[in-house]
Amino acid sequence: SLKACLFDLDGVIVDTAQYHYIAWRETAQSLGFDLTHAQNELLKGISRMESLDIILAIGNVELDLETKVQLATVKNFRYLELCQQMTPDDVLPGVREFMDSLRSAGIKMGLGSASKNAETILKRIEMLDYLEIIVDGNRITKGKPDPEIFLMGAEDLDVLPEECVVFEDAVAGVQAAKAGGMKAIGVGDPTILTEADFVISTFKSLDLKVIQQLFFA
Ligand code: B16
Ligand code: MG
Repeated sequence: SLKACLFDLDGVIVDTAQYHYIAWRETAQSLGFDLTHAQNELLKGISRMESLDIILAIGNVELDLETKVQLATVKNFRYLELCQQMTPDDVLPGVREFMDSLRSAGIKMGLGSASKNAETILKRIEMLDYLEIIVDGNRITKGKPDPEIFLMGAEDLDVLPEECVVFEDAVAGVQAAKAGGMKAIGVGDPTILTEADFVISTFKSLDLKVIQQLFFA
């Protein structure tokens, strides 16, 4: 039976992808090239340093580690500065209501985010209280699509992978959930999230009963 739901942060609970994009685009521009919206899609769910490597490959730029760490640090400062404009109103439609329904049903909730800023952001949007456990970029050694992040979450919540449903907006995140033996619900475009067991465009009309019927009947 369904015992727990694990949520990705960026793109599932709140749309921070727009701020990551602005900050990374400035990094690219400082190096003399542009970063398109489509290229930014490749960075979803991917760690900060891996994202930088992808961006440098796009611009055909090679840098030493020290410079890369410096660029990633500047990007993160800018990202956090942009995040300061977020308020609890920025929680994506239907997320709170859905989490309330899980809470009433006694289903556990945890976070599985590649971000090292996950707690800061959850505090800003006042969503920290919903999540019993947090697995973030500070805890994991292998990023999505490796299942480590979600397996750690299941272990923290003391549930089995097959008792978990993961909500993810990134292809790499859906792959991580599936590799961990969990059900994956994609949040976004079904033509992109083809490996998900089910795809929703928003939490607005998602009923817990639908999940129970789909996967645990
Ligand atoms: P940070 P998620 C991911 O979060 C983002 O999707 C990805 O774009 C970002 O590079 C990564 O976090 C690392 O974030 O620089 O804040 O540590 O989608 O896994 O919640
Ligand atoms: Mg995400």
